[in-house]
Amino acid sequence: MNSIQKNPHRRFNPLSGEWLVVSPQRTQRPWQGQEESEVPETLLSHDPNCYLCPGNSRAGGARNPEYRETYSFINDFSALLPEQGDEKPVDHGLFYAVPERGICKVICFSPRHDLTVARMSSSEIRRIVDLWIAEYRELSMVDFISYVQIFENRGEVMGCSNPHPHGQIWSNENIPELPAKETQRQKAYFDTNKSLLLLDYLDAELKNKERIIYTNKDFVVLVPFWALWPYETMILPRRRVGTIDELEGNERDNLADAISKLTIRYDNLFRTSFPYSMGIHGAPCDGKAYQGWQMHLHYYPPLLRSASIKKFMVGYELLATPQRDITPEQAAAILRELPEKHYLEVKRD
Ligand code: H2U
Ligand code: ZN
Repeated sequence: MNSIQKNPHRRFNPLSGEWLVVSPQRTQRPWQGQEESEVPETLLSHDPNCYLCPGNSRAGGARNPEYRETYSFINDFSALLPEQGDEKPVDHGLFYAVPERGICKVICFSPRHDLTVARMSSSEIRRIVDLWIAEYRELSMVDFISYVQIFENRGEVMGCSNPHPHGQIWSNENIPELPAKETQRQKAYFDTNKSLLLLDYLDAELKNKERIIYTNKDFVVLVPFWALWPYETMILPRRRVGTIDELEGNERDNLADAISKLTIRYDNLFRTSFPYSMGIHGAPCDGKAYQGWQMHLHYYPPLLRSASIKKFMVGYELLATPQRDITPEQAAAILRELPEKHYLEVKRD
């Protein structure tokens, strides 16, 4: 694979069926943009104006309980609603629209306003894993829900509205676009090979090693061969797991450990509270069998070369095909070498 470390090429994403362009030679080009340094934010552990802190009122008027670990509630401004409105489908040739039902939730990861996942202990992150599983179980049992999308938008540049550590869950009637593509691709692979696309991929990555960042007994953190974002990663289970609620006790601890080791490295990369969008993908919950599905986590961070310089998906990428300069192998080597202790903890020693 040596030639693809130097020369422009296309890479294929077998999970989405899409291509991207990689231009390793462009990392030589001069950079004349600004390089701002990080502005550390000092936050209160309880902010009286935060709508997610325990005991506070929310924008929608409800009041949060004095929760001590985690807390979830129905999004006061839900994008999808559980009740069917009186709209009829529109089906006039080129004008096609159908009503969509769903349930949207906000999930608070901690009562502490000033924490982030990267600054939590593995046992605190384990509580988040348990919360995801409890929410997944409840929502996937709702008869009209076909897919449960758990995600976290971290940092203002990702459009996150509040520093309080939290995530969201949107669950709905139809399988959304990206999980639908992954469903179709994994099914096709399973039908042809009688094995799982992501387990075969993981085997090959573990042999090759150049894109692996961290491993524990149950999970592997890697930069996928087809990564679009400069420091994009995936967390993959080593055994067959269709949906997150199939994880057993020790596996949940090891997922928390993998998340901790990854998010600390992310913060250490540019010595900043690293922004990202994280999402958990798994088999749909519409009652059908999905033998080819392997659950996984995607991390899509926007930063490129400092705490403030991000990659934009604009121009050619918005209009033609995504493109990257730094190779996935270079990104993996950089992340792998970073310390597993958070830079703010090191300062304190
Ligand atoms: P983000 O920070 O990822 O945008 O998530 C915050 C969510 O919290 C957002 O979807 C909801 C917003 O609708 N929210 C409430 O449900 N109640 C509030 O009082 C404020 C914000
Ligand atoms: Zn808060």
